[in-house]
Amino acid sequence: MSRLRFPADFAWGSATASFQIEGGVEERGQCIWDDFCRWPGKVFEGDNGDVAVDHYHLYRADVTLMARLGFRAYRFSVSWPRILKEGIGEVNDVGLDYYSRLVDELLEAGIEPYATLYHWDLPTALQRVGGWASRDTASRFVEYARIVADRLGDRVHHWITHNEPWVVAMVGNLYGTHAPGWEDPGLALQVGHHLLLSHGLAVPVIRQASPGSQVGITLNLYPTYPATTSAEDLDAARIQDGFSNRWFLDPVFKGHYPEDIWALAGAQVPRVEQADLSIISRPIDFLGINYYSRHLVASDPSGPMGVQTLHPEGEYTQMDWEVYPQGLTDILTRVYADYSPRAIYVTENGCAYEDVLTSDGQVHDAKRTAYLRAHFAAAHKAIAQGVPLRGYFVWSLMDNFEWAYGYSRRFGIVYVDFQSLRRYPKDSALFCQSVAQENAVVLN
Ligand code: GCO
Repeated sequence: MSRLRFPADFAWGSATASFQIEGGVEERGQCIWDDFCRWPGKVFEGDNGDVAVDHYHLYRADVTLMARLGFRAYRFSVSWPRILKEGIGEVNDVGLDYYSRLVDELLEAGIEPYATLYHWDLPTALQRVGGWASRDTASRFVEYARIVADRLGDRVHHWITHNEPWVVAMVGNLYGTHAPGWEDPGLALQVGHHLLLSHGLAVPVIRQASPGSQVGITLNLYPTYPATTSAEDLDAARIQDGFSNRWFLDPVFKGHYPEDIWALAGAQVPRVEQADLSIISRPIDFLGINYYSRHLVASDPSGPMGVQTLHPEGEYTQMDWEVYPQGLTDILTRVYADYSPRAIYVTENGCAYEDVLTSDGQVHDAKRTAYLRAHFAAAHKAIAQGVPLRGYFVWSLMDNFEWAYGYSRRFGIVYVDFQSLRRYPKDSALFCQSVAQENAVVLN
């Protein structure tokens, strides 16, 4: 048995997102995910976020539960349409008050709040005038960020501008399986650029409204491996890595788009104004990395960009994502070596499995516990190699709305009965409790 100790003051936490947990639809404006849920066939069984798991009304009990589980940090997202129902104009004080109360509740429970400003719920009113395809939305985002940071900035000291701009841009505008549901590569790259621009524009505004705070961005990153060492497969891995990772990492940390992928994009490249990349690459205090799995790729002329993503033998979660803990070590060490972020947080890592609630209210989710134990150990390996990893947020605190999968995928360490809304800590929550309390992971 070995005990892997984490650095002192390592931030163990859980993560959620507004649309996925809050509900309270009657007290906010409409967003693009409300619209997407009503688009027949787009979301599993037409599920929606009207109630979700009603965190909007149950947040006090949820904070108590977090504290009981020994978490000392909580990553949540602010709903733009709950602050500005139409995305601009009159502030919805009820919404701003809700987040202020949530932050106070967290602080009173000894839990550090980490606030994400955008986790995909763009106000419908802004989508109607172009959404992220419009450069104006970057400015609207800054105005929204200012309002939130002005109100919460005295108590929130860790800010994440965006969650996974790659998913927002590509899944929402190239693949069409997320809101707003377009399938246009040029549009996707332009959306990605405006997301990055809004990030860079917001950084100084947040710093000014929340002095002494740490500001960062969260990217979903995939370590990419060639199936063989052939020149063709190595090139396929370079292309996949460029499209999945470097397209966002390079602008934020190096102030330019990756030349190889820019060339590949051809006429689809985004319209970029002269100062944009210097704005986007303004220094930040940390990078959030969401890690779920790896990409194993081979050269295949019939595949997108000549790349085929493989599905190797191995263990998979209910999302059909390969369980590959070594990939977390590899992406952490690679990002630190190539981009030198001042600090890194794992802002999401977790898994969906088919959970069963027993008659006595327990969930024996051994697979999830094993997954988390292995990934915590992988993170520890990166720290041992000098990576400035400062915290780890398990996705997710509780079962919630899993986007196009609706409520059919459970990622929580706390089980939620979606009818009664009762919460039941799973065995994995008790495992996380022991890790957080001991600040160590025990490997059998
Ligand atoms: C993401 C989002 C989360 C998801 C989670 C599981 O990374 O896709 O940040 O909202 O629910 O990752 O897919």
